[in-house]
Amino acid sequence: MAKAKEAKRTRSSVKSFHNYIGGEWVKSSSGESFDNVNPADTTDVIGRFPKSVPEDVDRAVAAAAAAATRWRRTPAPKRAELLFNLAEIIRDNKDQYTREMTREMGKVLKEAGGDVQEAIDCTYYTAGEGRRLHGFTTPAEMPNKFAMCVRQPVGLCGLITPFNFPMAIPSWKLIPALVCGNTVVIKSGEDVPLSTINLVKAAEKAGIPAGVVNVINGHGADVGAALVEHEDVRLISFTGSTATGAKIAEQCARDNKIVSLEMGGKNAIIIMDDADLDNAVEGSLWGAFGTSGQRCTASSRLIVHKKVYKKFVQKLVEKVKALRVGNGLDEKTEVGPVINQRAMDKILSYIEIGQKEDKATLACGGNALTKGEYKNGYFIEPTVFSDVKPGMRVEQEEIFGPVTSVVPFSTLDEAIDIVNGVKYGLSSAIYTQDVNKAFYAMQELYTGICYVNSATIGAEVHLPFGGTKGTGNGHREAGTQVLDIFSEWKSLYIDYSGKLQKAQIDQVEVP
Ligand code: UN1
Repeated sequence: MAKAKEAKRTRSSVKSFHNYIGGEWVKSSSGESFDNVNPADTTDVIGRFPKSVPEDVDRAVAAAAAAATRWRRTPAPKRAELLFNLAEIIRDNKDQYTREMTREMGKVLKEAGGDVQEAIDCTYYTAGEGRRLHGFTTPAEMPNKFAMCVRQPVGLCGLITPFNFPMAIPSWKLIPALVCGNTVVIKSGEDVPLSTINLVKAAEKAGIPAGVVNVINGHGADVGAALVEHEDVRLISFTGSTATGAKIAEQCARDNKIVSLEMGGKNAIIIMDDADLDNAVEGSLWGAFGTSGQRCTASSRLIVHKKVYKKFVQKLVEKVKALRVGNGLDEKTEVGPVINQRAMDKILSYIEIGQKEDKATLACGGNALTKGEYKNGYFIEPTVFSDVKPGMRVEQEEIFGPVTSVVPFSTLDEAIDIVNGVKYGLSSAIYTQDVNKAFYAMQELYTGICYVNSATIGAEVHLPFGGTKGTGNGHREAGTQVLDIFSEWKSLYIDYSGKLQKAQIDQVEVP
């Protein structure tokens, strides 16, 4: 009895959060809520968030539509000024946002700090575009005629974000959408709603007008789908699973919406026989187990030259076994939990597939950690499969957890074929001291990102981010390339000849 009361008291002392619609913090129309829990310790409830329903989406879209004209007409340098304010607010609150992110997402404090830093970098960098947003002028083919090209906003954008980069990825979408003059509705990842709320509270404080940014909390099936289907939404920008991305793409094709997708990866590092092996082991460890392998860019395959294969596996396994798994809030932790039970089940099922179906060698790890300090969290031992062959399921399919596969090879061409032989094409890497091999690999690896002498993770915000093949649908986020998602080109022709001139028909005389 006493225990039940205690539990009730703790529950009711949990802080409630709201949706953000038209500049107001409001409850969901269903009145229902869901708990945001710490994946390292599910008894730690971070907050209660609105379990939104399609009516909430309707309201948010209406608010974004009402704010559109005013925001579009605000000069881009002025819009950018507010975004510079936003960057400063995020920077000033970095420590708080970092701790809260670790608590709701699980990644270790250093990495959560990197995530917030990526949002700061993205915001400063992209706000700078407010004074560029370059178009171009070009000669017209008729005399006394002027031609130029400018960017215009696409309109109302629906942004659907994942759990693994709780502040960086929302910022990759939100900031360019705003600098280009669009209004937005964000559907945040249901496992990490607080980081989006932190970002949007900062945007409110920075002076972004009511209705320009709206946030809906809740689950994909309830509200993500309603946002994708809403007739007033012009663009959907999605980062998440391949299965959900494919459904979104289908719906957007039916409704003729612009859609930008960033989905899975099965990224690989090639380790040549001339590589600095210790550096390659360090890189592999970081690329495979950073963020518990829950990055689209994670190094989930290590393609190792036969001459150094044995030594590499031995060195790697030694380091992997020494990794300290635990609560990300503990400064000593190197690998945090995975995000939730569903993720845990999926990862463990792949570990089983690796052993039973693929018959790869389990070089280390392979178990769920369920006792003592791990008992209330979603922890998995960092796991390495060796003797993996191209085509095995653990080599082909995205696992999105602390699992990597080591594949031996003999020639660089064979290694490149292995890297390219998956349905994804996000990131790749090669460790070599030979400049010819490095350039040849850079040319032949068919991925959106490629590293030399570094792991597959750690993209910087001022370069385009995205992948080939099943990773996306040809768009790139970050860099200036993201502007091509959130703006459309308008070609302008000004005829000052005072008469009708017919392009392609009138023959222009050389004077
Ligand atoms: C992702 O996993 O979807 O390049 C984003 C990196 C990070 C971003 C990853 N800067 O690893």
